[in-house]
Amino acid sequence: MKRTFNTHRKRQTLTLDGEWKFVMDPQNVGEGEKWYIDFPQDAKSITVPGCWNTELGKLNYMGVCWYKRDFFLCGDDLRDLLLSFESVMTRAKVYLDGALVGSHDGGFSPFDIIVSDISAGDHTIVLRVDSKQDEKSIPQTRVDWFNYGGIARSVSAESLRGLCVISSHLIYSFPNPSDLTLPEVSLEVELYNASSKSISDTLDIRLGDIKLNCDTIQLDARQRKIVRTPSQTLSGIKPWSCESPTLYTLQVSTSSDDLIDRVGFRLIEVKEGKLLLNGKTIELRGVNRHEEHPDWGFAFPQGLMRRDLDLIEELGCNTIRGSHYPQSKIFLDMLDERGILFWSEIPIWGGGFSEKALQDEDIVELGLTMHKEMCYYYYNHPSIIIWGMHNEVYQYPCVYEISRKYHELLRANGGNRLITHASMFPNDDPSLEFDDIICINHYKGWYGGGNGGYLNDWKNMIDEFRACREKRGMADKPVIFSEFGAAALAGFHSHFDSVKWSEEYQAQLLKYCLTLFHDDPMIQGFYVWQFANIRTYAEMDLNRVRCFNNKGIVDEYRNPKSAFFAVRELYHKFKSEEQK
Ligand code: ADA
Repeated sequence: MKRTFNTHRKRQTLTLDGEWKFVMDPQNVGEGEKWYIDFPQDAKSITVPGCWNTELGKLNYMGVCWYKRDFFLCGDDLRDLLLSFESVMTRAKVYLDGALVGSHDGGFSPFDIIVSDISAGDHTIVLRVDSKQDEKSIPQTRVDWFNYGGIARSVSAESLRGLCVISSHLIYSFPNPSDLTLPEVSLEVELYNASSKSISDTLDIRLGDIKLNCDTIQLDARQRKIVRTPSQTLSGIKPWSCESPTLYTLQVSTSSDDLIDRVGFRLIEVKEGKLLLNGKTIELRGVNRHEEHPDWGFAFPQGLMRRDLDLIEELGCNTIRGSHYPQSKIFLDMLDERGILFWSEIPIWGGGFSEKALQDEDIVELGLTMHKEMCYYYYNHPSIIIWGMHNEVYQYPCVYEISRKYHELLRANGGNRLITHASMFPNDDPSLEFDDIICINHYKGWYGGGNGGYLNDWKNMIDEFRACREKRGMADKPVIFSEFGAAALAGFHSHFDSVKWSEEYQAQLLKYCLTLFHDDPMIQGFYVWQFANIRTYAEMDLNRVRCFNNKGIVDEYRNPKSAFFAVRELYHKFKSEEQK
């Protein structure tokens, strides 16, 4: 996995990023013709990570493509091989040396495949990648972002020998919430015996320079097992916070393998309608951000991630909603380092789901798997404070049960995080019952309503919901506006500030909304929709001029619109008020 720090000192790892052979398979004949053994000779090259739609002449190709890469494993021994994929959009089949070794569905979450008894020397990996969305996929065909295909994030091949550390999740709590320097901790370590015989070994576990206790472990041949270390109370821990994002290295080693991760200690909670981070109330000042760029698709370069975060920090944001899917782990590393809070969700983009699809058991199960993968791969990131169950799913009767299942899974597997969903019609949305915080998407002043004639609409809508929240006995749940905004064509200006699509209109609407929200004691935060323009589809019945969603406060090349400066001024004003 590509991180901002080294994840192994013992394990032999090989990156498979770089040039791969690539061929499109629009007739879907590759499996029948066994391309995973006889790869087409006329294959071209493509760079991994990358999305083929950003290659000339391939923008609108949604379908099957094949990738092939040869690699060499050093050493002279047999070992098990862990193939690690950070994101393959959207369905993947993986072949090693001509044999199918695994598959995965759901493009935005990582997956790993372990293959036993692999020799040193030359090997060939082939992937069949299918980017089509259909009635069984999450998201469905209709989404308001461009569905790029490809091996969108990094790939690596890691040699496993003896007793190996596959994952480590730090479980912690604060017996005395008023003293965050004394957490009670235990570790859930996922181990794998990469040999054909039983192994006993001791784990060496270090949290910073603190050695955690652990007994001797025994695993049978090729057994995979989660062990939990005994709880112990630490002292002198420095909490992770926005102002002081203290991180600790978590290193788990056996005599033959190791895994290094990073953790932070923080407490997110809701009390009497307020949000508290480490016992202090906090206002969420954020933006929605897709991890997408028109020249790179979802294969978002690290350097551009840093620049996005520099711009987001310049705005005065303390949080980002990762709309609408899990984002690169290296991006989360950067948030951990900068003290920026994060809302993570899977791509259940409700506007595309029919009632039939939502009732489909396969879809519900895939949703559970995607939530489980998100919790598993992102568990240790202190920046993640919110799990989102779904986005704008229409209130069909079946949705309540879906929310109950997702809530149960996230609560059991998600650590110290708040659970919510983005709701368009909160007044009669039964799923609010499962939310720790109530999050509302609303576009008064953009969809429906006349130019500018929205000012009272917002006030009426908020007052109506305030009464409804009281009546439903949810007055202790903080309220966040998770989406609101307007489109603006960069460079289109109007002296009259009520002309839709002008930069002035977008800035005026956001200034109005942010001030209204900030001044309302019920509202504890807001995420502007959205940070940057994103490529989408003209076919959307939602006026996507240029085939972009133009509601970014910067354009797709991160050039600021008037709204960027308006939001920046307000967020810094709100921040200074909070610090008084
Ligand atoms: C919805 C949706 C966003 C985007 C937005 C818009 O709230 O969640 O993904 O489509 O509307 O721009 O209309």
